[in-house]
Amino acid sequence: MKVPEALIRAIAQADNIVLATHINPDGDAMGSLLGLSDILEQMGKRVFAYLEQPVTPLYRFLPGCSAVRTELSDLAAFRREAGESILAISLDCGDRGRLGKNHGVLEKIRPFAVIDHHQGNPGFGDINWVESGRSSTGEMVYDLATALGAEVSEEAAECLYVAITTDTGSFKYSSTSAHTMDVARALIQRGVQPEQVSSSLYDNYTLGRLQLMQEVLATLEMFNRDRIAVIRVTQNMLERTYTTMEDTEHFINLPRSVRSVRVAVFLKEVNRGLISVSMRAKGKCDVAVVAAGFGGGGHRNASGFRWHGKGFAELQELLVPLLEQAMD
Ligand SMILES: [Mn+2]
Repeated sequence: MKVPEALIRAIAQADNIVLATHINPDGDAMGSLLGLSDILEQMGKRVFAYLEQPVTPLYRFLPGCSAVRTELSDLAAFRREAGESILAISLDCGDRGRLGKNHGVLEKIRPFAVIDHHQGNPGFGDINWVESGRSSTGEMVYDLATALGAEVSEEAAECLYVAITTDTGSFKYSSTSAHTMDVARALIQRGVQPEQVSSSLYDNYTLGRLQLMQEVLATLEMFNRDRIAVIRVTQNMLERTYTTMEDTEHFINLPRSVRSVRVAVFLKEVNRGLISVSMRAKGKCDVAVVAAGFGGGGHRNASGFRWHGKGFAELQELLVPLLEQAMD
């Protein structure tokens, strides 16, 4: 668990640093981006924190998120002013494609460094620090700050704490190590209030989302001795509750959490003629095979497909027997 010397040297030598992360950024991506941004600025660096899309409402409580830049023309100007003294760092990104449609523009900045914890990261930078055993990129950014002898402000500490707590499922996943806890401890000592962070992350939904959840759960149907659970959401439900499809994230975990359930299915009406299907399985059941039969894909325990057809009932009649087969 040692920060590469080459990375420390590259940061010391660059006055201007471009930071980037993966598309559809999660808590680790956002927290690492904003946390490292603050740390480098405290060191006197000029920082360009790039995202392809503006920060989603869920993460707008993060300190420093208003400094995120999305314009490529601004990036070009930043590069011109920087001249030779520049470095790019990719955070929490398992491969170059995940940097988004402008990854080519970002990768033209040299040297290009990669800090990540995804298994299978090929190390697509000039300098690569990839440790798949790490809980989060946020944990690595904290170690980088320590290696740099840099100050971690209260704001940066909050960002890194968000990164770690979201990527470990609130310190529940197997990647949570003693070192993860040491870093969390250090961040709390710098002023992070865990209760407040947790509240911003998990007690911060709209009333509409709860009402939508109520409507979606009311559609629950069980099959095959309670081993298959199906829920659905319609465009009408979204309209009634003033919500969007984004609000249905994590809903599938509710039927999946039932002890008897082996496969949870979430049917989403994208529009009148299109249903998006998500499937989450437990144990040996391989739902990727079922998804492939409908032209979809994914992993054995998490996959999906899109269905151009008349309605939920017709789709369910086709799907449930195939899932029963996949379970046996
Ligand atoms: Mn991560």
